[in-house]
Formats: sequence, structure tokens, C-alpha cells
Amino acid sequence: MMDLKHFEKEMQVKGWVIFPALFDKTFVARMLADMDKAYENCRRIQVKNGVDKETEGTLHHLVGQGDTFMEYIDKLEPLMPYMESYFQGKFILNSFGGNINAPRRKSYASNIHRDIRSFSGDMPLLLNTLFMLDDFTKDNGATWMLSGSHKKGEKPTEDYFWKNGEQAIGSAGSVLMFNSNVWHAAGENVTDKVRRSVTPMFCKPFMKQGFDYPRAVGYKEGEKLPEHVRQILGYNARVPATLDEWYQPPEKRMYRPGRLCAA
Ligand SMILES: O=C(O)CCC(=O)C(=O)O
Repeated sequence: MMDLKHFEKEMQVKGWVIFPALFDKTFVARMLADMDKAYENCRRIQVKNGVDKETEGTLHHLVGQGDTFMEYIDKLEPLMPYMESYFQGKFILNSFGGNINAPRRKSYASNIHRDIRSFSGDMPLLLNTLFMLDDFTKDNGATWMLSGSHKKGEKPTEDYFWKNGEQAIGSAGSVLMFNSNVWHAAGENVTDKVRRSVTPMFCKPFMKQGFDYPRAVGYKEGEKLPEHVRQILGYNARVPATLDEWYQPPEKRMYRPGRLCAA
């Protein structure tokens, strides 16, 4: 595992790091099978709701659409010290999407973008943990990253980005972790095979999640989950809707003490 000090330095200077070959081939193959099914599921709804053009090749909110997505959350336990160091405290899941970077096809992820709409400067609001499900190579469009760009509010010009960006090359099973202020873009795939990834993103616990994961998985179902998975899915950062839910001792509260600051 990477030295924590090295991680902190890289995140400070470049804004991104790669954890090489973190997950084994069997887990990757199982997730790819889940991803195929999940894409069919997402695609059906994308088409039904008339948003299929802009969403082609992308998947969203994968927790609950295949066992491996929840397992990924569970398997993050060894990475939690790094992530907690980045957030200076606890964090929760904000979104869990995926991208199928098909040969010579572009999606919105191919545009130069960052994952957070408002530049958050030194405040660590959001973190992407892109999980490579195929080898990420120069030719199949490994993500382009502009190192150090998490320190600047303004968008780089296309010219500057493509001249100074570098590709996040890694083998399947690796995780590219990056500050969501970093400007980046999926590269063009000039091979004849797809290049797939999932992109679970995490945020500070006081932020609104992109999907209500505790409600989607179920409050009762959540009682069976390990504590770190409950924490990450947001079970400890829910909003009470009745006085009965609100008047509870600290250990039973839906919004647990310590979620607003390091705890
Ligand atoms: O698939 C990629 O290379 C990039 C994904 C991406 O842009 C994102 O997760 O924000």
C-alpha cells in the first residue's frame, strides 16, 4: 500500500494518484458482468425518458444493480485512511456511475471538465475513485489529467489542456483517485475494443447525495451491513422526516454527531 505521506503530497501537488492493481482479475470480471446487466437496465430507462442521446455509454447509481458495486464499497476499507485524510474526516458516497469508452465515440466525459460545478479551492468537497475495469492505455483513451489544475478556478483552454495534460495509465483493477477540482477528460479510444470504468465519487457527509442510497437499499436492509459500509452509504447522514425519528439518543440518530467535522 502507498505511504500515506506520499499520497498526501501527490494529492496536494498533482491532485491525483493511482493505486495500481488494487483489485484482482476475478473481481474485475465479476464487475464487468454486472456492468453489462446494469447498462441494459440504465439504457432502458434512458431511452424511455428521452435522454438516451446524451447518456449513451454511461451508467448511473450502480449500488443495487449488481452485487459487486456494494462489494466495492466494502472493499474500500483499506483505502479509508487515505480518503479520510483527503476529507479531513468522514465521507459518504455521492454518486456511483460508470463509463463505457467505446471506439471513436464521445460522451460528455470526453469533454474537458471537472466533477464539481463550483470550484471549492482548499475545501475537499468531492473525490473521484475511478476504478479501471480494462487496462487504461494511451490508445484506448486513458483519462487525461491536468496535474495541479485543482488549484485554479478557471477552465484551461483546449490548447493548454491537451498540451500539458497527461494520461492516467494503469492495469485493470487499478484505482485512479482524484480531487474533483482537477480538470480532466476521457481520452479518445482509437482501438477496436471498449474501455470501461466505474467512477464512485465521495463527498463530505453534510453534502446532499446525488441519489438517496440509504432509501434505495432500504433502512431495514441497511441494518445488516458492516458499520463502515453503512457510514459510506450515508446511513449516518440521513435527514429525519418525523419527530419520532428526530428525538433519538445519539447512537440511534439518523444524522450522527460528528458528521459536520472531523470525528
Ligand atoms: O472515463 C474516463 O476516462 C473519465 C471519467 C470521468 O470523466 C469522470 O468520472 O468524471
